[in-house]
Amino acid sequence: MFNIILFGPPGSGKGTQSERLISKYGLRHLSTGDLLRSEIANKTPLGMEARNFMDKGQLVPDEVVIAMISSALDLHPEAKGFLFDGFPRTPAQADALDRLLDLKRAPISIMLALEVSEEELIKRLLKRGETSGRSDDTNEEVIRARITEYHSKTAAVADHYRQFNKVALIKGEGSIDEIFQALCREIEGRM
Ligand code: B4P
Repeated sequence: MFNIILFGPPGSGKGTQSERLISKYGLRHLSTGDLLRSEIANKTPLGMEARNFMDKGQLVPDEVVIAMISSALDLHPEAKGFLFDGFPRTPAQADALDRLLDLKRAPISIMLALEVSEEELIKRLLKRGETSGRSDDTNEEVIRARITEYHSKTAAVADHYRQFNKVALIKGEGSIDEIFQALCREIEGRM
């Protein structure tokens, strides 16, 4: 199994690049943002709880997201690898993911960390908000809150994987194609 974490602040291109990577390498895409938005669209109790946090730009509680990923992993025993997009976002989520993957004897192969300046992140997310209908993309204060959550709770997740020499930093500014090529080079160097 080849398991990838695509990491970076909100708006860094995780969702955008995930689409291309899963199709090139035949991986199963697990995006906690997409899973949560689907719970919201289906008006499930989990979705209603998550919405309160997402609308304020806050992270959804760890236990909710970990349970969601655990069931998603069980749904795809045939997968030749997973691409984790937007997960793990806290050290507790990273510990839980390592334990879940230990059971499958299929650890994380690489963490690809996209680096993008704060101004560019805000510009991209406000632009997406014009068309996406995502309530967390239309208000600059909420976008800034998401970036603050990233610095205070998520950035430390990279340290966790750095101790195992699994982190590759990728410049996340430039054309989508150039960034995709840089990601592929790192993946192929570790395959
Ligand atoms: P996510 O759905 O994960 O969304 P995101 O981080 O905001 O965006 P992403 O990084 O995928 O977007 P992309 O850059 O591709 O999270 C939403 C919320 O869900 C979180 O705030 C949180 O509340 C909750 N949540 C999710 N996972 C969680 C977890 N594990 N724990 C707790 N809570 C969780 O795209 C941004 C825009 O940039 C797009 O419009 C794209 O077209 C554009 N773009 C991409 N690449 C570009 C480039 N190279 N140049 C110019 N524009 C580009």
